[in-house]
Amino acid sequence: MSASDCSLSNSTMRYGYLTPCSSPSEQIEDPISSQKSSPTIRKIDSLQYCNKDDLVSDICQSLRISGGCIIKNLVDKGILESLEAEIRPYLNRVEKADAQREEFVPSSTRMVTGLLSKSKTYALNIAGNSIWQKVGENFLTTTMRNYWHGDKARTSTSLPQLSTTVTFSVRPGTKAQSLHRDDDIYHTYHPAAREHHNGRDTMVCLFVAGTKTRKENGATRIIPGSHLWDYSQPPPSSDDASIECAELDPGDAFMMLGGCFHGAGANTTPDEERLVYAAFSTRGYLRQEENQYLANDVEKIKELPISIQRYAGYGVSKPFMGWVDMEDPVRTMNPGATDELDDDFW
Ligand SMILES: O=C(O)CCC(=O)C(=O)O
Ligand SMILES: [Fe+2]
Repeated sequence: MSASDCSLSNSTMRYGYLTPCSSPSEQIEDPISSQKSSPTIRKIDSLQYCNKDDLVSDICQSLRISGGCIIKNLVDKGILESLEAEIRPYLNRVEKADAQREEFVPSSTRMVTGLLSKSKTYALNIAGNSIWQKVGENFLTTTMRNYWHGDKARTSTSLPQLSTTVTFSVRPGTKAQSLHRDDDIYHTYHPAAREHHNGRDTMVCLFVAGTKTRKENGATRIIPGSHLWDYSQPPPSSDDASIECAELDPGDAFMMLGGCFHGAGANTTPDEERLVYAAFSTRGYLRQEENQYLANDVEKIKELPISIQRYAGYGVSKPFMGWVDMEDPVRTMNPGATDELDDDFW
């Protein structure tokens, strides 16, 4: 899917464009109708769509308008059970975090990272989730047209790559995280914009609920529309009426552009853990926040589909980024494979 696929005309974005499997539930809302008032975080039920491209288009449109979108029923319960079985042992071994990261993620939140090689279920169904992949391609694909090498005008497309993998276990008593933008790690800084345009994003974020997520146990707080604010403007105070909470049932997802102000809420419950499986993507030619080459066991990466190996940063971003001995690393990592290998670096 190309970066322009999200630039749909108003008529194709209308409700009539959707092909619901059954009659639309109240949870599906038309993002366009929100344009007149302040944007809000929409809920889109993936079970209402027969056609994945329609679902992706609606998620993208919602993200462009408000910066965030809740997707009901993205991940099956069986997958959640496998994630729990594979990741819980690592969570149980996490010590209290050091004070260094206290200011960003409170130390009562346990984190497990390096998930591509720790949990195959995470790699295939969270990072590799096909809807998430397509949403990422819409916002983070870069095509450079007509750049010159001698007398040849070339065109190259760089696909998105994984930036970070993390499971958060936000435990009772955890204080709220400060409101922040995730894309500041990429020095992204924009003036105020009336509307979103493709090309401005450097990060897209995915949070999948492993447990019921509600305001009381620390659901992500988000300020709809703040991806279009002047980046020099600070976030409002934490009791501001514009702040919304991404409340999710297990298997629901929250997707967000990295330019939206957000932060984990406080877990004020006596006994509820908020468990979140998160993945973050960036452009293929930028640096990965989590160093995937050192964070993972490369032998485990080789067991994944080649498309996920590439997405994890083990492939080449065109033109010419990331080769080893002038070869695409994915070729040397998969000596027997013939499919999906492409020796062209342009
Ligand atoms: O846990 C959450 O809801 C958000 C976490 C977050 O924003 C972050 O770590 O950057
Ligand atoms: Fe964040």
